[in-house]
Amino acid sequence: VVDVVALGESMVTFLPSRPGRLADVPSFDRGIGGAESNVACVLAAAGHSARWVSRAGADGFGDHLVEAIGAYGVDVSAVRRDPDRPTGVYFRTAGDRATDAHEVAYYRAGSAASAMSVRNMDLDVIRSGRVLHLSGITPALSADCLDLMRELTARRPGRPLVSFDVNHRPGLWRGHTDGSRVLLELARGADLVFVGEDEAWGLGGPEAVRAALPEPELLVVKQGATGATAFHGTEVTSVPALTVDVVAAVGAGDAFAAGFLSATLRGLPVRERLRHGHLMAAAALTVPGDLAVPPARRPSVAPHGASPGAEG
Ligand code: KDG
Repeated sequence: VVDVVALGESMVTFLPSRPGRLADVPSFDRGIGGAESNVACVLAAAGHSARWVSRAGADGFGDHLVEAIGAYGVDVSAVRRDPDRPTGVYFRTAGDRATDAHEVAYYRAGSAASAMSVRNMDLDVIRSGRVLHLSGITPALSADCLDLMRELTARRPGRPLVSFDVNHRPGLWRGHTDGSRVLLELARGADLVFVGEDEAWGLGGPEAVRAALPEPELLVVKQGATGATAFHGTEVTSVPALTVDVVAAVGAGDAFAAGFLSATLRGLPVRERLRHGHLMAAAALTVPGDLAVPPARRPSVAPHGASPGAEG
């Protein structure tokens, strides 16, 4: 049994070559993004078995996603390629250092992943891990994606531990249903819920979110540079974040979830899970893209000046 299955849309990401308004940035560097595959990549880099399940276009950007995510050690064999729909892409500007205010331009409407549904996805494969990691991005992609999320968060015997990162992306909900209501509904079906403090305020505040979610065993509120707090039954555990020189906050929440899940899979206590979340987040905070370069699994400098062996 694989440790973690992560389901969600991934996109080729274009990171700005310099700060400034989207209108002024002259060129972009290609990276990869996708909250759920980020979690899978960080977990795989930390030595866990992780599978990413999704749909991508049968195009060059889809090839790049599958190859780049696979290079992190993630099993990509269950990713289906769609000849009729493109791979989603998005462009972002550099965040303001103090506020992290940035612009995001998504080109993902009608993407291959937005067509994920209970009919074209293998539910047994999606449920084949010890943990199933989902996020609140998927239900915003289409009505079919929302149905799929409802199916995957339905409580049924023998299902994996369901982890849900609220990931409220207001830009994706614009113009259709009330995202908050749907996100709370799906979170109720999870066992472990991650929510950013700012997102929690959008849903009525951390205490209101806890009150609205009696079912999940654990609710983790991420408080950015301050720390994170886990609500576990009647217990409340807070652990401060590490102090790092932040380059870009993007991907830090995903890395935090991966660190928390890694420690959960190893049966560590809640305090340790939070600490592992912060350690992984710190690595993601210090790079411009979503994912830090994975640490080499073998020493890169071999003894006696021999050439370095294969790293992975
Ligand atoms: O968590 C980082 C993600 O926001 C980014 O990779 C893009 O998945 C993404 C999204 O839909 O916003």
